[in-house]
Amino acid sequence: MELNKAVKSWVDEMAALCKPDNIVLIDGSKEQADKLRAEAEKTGEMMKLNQEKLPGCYLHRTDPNDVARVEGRTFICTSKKEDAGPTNNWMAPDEMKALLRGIYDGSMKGRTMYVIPYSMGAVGSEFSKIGIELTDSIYVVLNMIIMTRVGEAVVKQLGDSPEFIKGLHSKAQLDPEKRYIVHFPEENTIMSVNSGYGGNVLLGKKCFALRIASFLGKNEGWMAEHMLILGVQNPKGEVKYIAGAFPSACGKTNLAMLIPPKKYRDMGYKTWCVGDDIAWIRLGEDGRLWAVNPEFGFFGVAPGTNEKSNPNALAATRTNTIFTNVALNLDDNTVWWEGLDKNPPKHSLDWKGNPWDPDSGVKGAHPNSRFTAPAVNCPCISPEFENPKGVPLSAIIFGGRRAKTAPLVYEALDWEHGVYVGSAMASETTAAATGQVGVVRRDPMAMLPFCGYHMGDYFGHWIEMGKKIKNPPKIFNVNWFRLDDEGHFAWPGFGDNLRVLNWILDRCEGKADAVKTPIGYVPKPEDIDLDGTNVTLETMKDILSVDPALWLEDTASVRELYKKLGDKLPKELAKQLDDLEARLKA
Ligand code: GTP
Ligand code: SPV
Ligand code: MN
Repeated sequence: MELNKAVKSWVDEMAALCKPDNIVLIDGSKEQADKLRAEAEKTGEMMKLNQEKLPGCYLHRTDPNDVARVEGRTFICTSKKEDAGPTNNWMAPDEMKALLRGIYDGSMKGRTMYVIPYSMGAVGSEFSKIGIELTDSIYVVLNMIIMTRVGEAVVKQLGDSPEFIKGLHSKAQLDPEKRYIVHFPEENTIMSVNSGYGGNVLLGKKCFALRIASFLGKNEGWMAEHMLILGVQNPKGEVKYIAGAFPSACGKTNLAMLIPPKKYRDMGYKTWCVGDDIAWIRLGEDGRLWAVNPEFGFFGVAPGTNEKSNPNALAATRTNTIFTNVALNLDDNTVWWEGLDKNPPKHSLDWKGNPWDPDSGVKGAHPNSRFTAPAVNCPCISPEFENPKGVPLSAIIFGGRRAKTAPLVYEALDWEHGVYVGSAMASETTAAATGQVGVVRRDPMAMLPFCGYHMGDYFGHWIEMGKKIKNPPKIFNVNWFRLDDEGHFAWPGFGDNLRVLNWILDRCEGKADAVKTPIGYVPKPEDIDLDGTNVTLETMKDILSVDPALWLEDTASVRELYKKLGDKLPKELAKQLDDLEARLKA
C-alpha cells in the first residue's frame, strides 16, 4: 500500500514538526490491530478484560483532567473572524498555527506516529469523504478502527487525489493549559493537541463529520447534523425514517436503538438503528431529504445503559469494544458503571484506577465514561446502514433536557417555523463537555459546539435548503425530560418514546389529530397511547401543556441569541420570533 504524493508530503511535513521515532501506516488488517492491542496492553494504555465474558474488549483510563470535550479550547480558524461567528472561538489562522507549531514541535519524540487513512461513509460511496489522521496514540488508532472505515481500501479509493481532510493529533504532555482542538475549515485541516479524550481526538467524529463537514455542506448544498437516524417499521412492514438532533448526552443513542414496548412488539413493530450521533443529509432526486450515518461504530455514554433502558447498546458492547473511564470489577475482570445494575462490584477500581467503595458516595464510573462499539454488533442495526444513498426522512425532531417549558412533543407549523424551533433549542448542560452541568443554555439544532461556521449563516443554510426540498420532512420538538412537581421525570422515556414517534409518524401521514397552539401543533392528550404505561391522562395533559409566561421568558432568551448573530440572522427567523411572541401574547 502506497500513499499518494499529496498525503506523503503532508505526512513528511508533520513528522518533521513532531519528530516521532517511527511512522507506521494503518492498513486495516486484523494482524496489525492485534499487534497494536498487544503493545497497548504491555504499556498499560489498555487493559484486556475477561475474554470469556467480554471477548475482544479492553478498558482504557484517560488522564483525570481529560474526560470530556473542551469547548472553551475548541477553535474555528477562518481567515475572517466573522465567518466563524460569535458562538465559536476564533484566532487568525497564522497566529494559531504559530502557537500550535510551538506545542507540536518534538511532541512525538520517543513515540510512533500512526497514519490512519479513513473514510466517513461507506468506502467509495459518492457521498463519503476521506480523512487522514496522524496520531501518537494507539488508543486513538484502535478507536478509529471501530468508529470509521480505515486502511488499504481507503488509500485505494483516494488514489492520486489531494482531496482529503488532514488531521494531526498528538497527546503531547496532556497539558490542559496547552490543550487545543483547532479547525481550519478553509484548509480542510484539523489540529488537536494535549488531549486523549474521544471527542477531542477521534478526529473523524465531531471535528470532521460535523465542524468541517458542516462548512463543506454549506458550500456544497448538503447538511452535516448532530442527529441520530432511526427506522420505525410498522406491522405492515413499512419502514419510516426519523432523524433527531438532541444535545450531547440527551438521548440520541437511546432513541436510535429503542425497543418497542411489549404491546407494540406483539403487534409487529420493529425499530432499526441507522446512526446514533451524526447524519449527513442530502436532497434526493425524489425531492425528499436522504440521510446517511458517516460513522462505523458508536461512541456512547456508558452510565445509564442497562438491560432495561438500552439492551441493544448493551449487547453491542459485549464484544470488540473499548471502554473508557468505567469501573473495573476485580473479581471477574469485567466493567461496571452507574445504572448498569443494582450490584456495584465490591472488589473494584474506580475510573481513576483507585480502589473503590460503592458506599463511599464517590462514583465508580465517570459520568461521561464511554463505550466504543462496532455498529455491526448492534442487534437492531438497519439493513440500510451501508446503503450509500442513505434513507429518506419522514420527520426531523429536535429535543433537549428541559425540566419545564417544552411539552413532551409538538409539531412545527411548516419548514421555516421548524427551522425556528431548531434554532431556539435549549437544554441543560451535561457531563459530555467540561464545565457546569445542569444549566440551561441555548443550543441551536444541538450544534452549538459543532457548527464550523457562523451560526447565522448556518440558520440561513437551513432556510435555503427548505426552499429546495419539494417534499420536506415535518419538523417536531420533543422533551423526554419534563419533571413533575416532585422532581421526577414525568414521562417514562426510552422504549415508551415509540408512543410519541407513532404520533409523529401519523401526523406525517395525515392520520393524527392535533391542537393548534401558539407554539405549534400539540397532540390531544388521548392521542398518545398510554396503554401499558402507568402514566395517567392527567399527567399527559400536564406534560403537553404550554405556559405562555414561561414561553415568553424563553423567547426573550432566543432574542438575545438572535441579537448576537447580527445581520447574519435570516429575516425569516426574525419574523418567526416576532410572530411567535405575538401569538403567545394574544
Ligand atoms: P452523546 O453521545 O453525548 O451525543 O449522547 P446521546 O445524545 O447519544 O445520549 P444518550 O442516548 O447516551 O443518553 C444520555 C443519558 O440520557 C443517559 O444517561 C440516558 O440514560 C439518558 N436518557 C436517554 N433517553 C432517555 C429518556 O427517554 N428518558 C430519560 N429520563 N433519560 C434518558
Ligand atoms: C458528544 O459529546 O456529543 C459525543 C461524544 O457524541 S464526543 O465524541 O466526545 O463528542
Ligand atoms: Mn454526540
